[in-house]
Amino acid sequence: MSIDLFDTASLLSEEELMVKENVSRFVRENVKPIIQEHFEQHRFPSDLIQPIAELGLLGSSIEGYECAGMNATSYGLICQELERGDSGIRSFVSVQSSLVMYPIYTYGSHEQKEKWLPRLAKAESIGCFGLTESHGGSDPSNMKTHAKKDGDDWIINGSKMWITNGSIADVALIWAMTDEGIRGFIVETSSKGFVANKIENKFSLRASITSELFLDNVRVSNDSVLPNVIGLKGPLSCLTQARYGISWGVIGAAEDCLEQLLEYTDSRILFDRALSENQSIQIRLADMQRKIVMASLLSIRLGQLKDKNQMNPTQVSLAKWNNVRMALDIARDCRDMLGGSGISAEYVPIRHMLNLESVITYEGTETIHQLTVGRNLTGKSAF
Ligand code: TGC
Ligand code: FAD
Repeated sequence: MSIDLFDTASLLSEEELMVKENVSRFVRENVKPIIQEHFEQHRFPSDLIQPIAELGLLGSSIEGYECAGMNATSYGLICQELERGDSGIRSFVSVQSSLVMYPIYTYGSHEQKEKWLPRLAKAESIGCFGLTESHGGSDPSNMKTHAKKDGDDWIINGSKMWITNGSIADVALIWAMTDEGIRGFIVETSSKGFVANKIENKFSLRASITSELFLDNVRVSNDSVLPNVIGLKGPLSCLTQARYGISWGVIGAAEDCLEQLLEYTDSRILFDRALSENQSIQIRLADMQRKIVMASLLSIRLGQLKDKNQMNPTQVSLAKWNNVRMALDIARDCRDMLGGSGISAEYVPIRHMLNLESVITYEGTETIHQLTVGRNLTGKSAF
């Protein structure tokens, strides 16, 4: 029985369905068979980077610069299928596309776009996004990393915490305070004074690289600063893109959990009947379908608004909050219904559940999104 009770697939164009099917096949053939081992070994599957680039999944929404120029719904579907495999793979693509290529495309100079976008699309260069600092990621306006003008150059000092792709990045988009306000810098990670240390021993997103960045008198030329944005709006607008993708992505993780649970509860015999014959189990499974259907409809609507240039950040906050909460609750409940097997890496829910503990925290915690929606509703900021 399909989870897609409202036939949301029929709302997609032929091109969107083709994107979904292609990425779904890629995940089935290349991610599913290896991901459990990589998660257990705390290893990012870097062999997947090139095939992901060849499928056109990096900067997929960008027109030109050797990018695929797909619409917003297609980007959402890409995230959904990748996260069905693992949130870490979706994270890799989110960061490269929404947090590195998007700001260069939107705020970069002609030369910056020509230099960086084609190579980022082909994964000849890997990027990371440095906004969060150790003293409080929810409040990036209080950043300590700063850049000072020195002749035609800038000197950057500071540190960034919890940076996805940090230790494999060739280029870091660093947000730093200047005399004019917050500005974005394209920093080559081979620059003198730049150090990235991998964060070990995570219990979540183990198949993704997370790092701490240190910038000690890093000198960059004036060509490295994004010329067309000053202020917090720059990084926050990138987060809007990535949060949009996450709202779609987590539906894939939730569906993956429910699909495995449907098989399990059908074959598990307890008290002389299949587990799925119990009312309380059916109610829990039905509740999962209800939540997934609602999240899917929300994301499809959000995609339509984004494609019409009508999406606003409050809508994205509500969708990220709703859909990540939905996926995390489903993963936790699926883990419970698997009994002891639920703690085994042989089954997907515990891996998705552990990953989703990061997803609910990064790109704005659940509280931050609730307060954003509350602020919009009441007109009063509670931050
Ligand atoms: P405020 O000072 O009011 O606004 C500053 C300016 O920004 C504009 N703006 C936005 N623009 C686009 N998109 C958004 N989401 C925007 N939010 C605000 C705003 O209009 C204003 O523009 P202007 O022209 O008037 O100057 O700032 P605020 O009060 O709205 O922000 C407060 C708060 C708490 C919402 C914000 O600081 C916030 O979102 N904090 C959470 C930080 C966060 O999410 N960090 C994520 C780091 S990156 C990450 O986690 C990557 S994980 C990647 C992965 O592996 O997938
Ligand atoms: P804090 O901001 O210290 O929050 C702690 C708690 O306080 C949270 O529960 C929060 O909801 C709550 N809180 C905060 N403010 C309020 C308030 N006003 N009222 C009530 N409660 C409040 N960042 C990047 O820049 N780039 C990346 O690539 C990146 N990748 C990441 C990858 C992983 C695996 C993780 C875990 C994080 C990543 N982050 C990245 C950082 C992430 O965005 C931050 O962790 C997140 O924004 C929260 O910041 P924090 O961890 O400092 O928590």
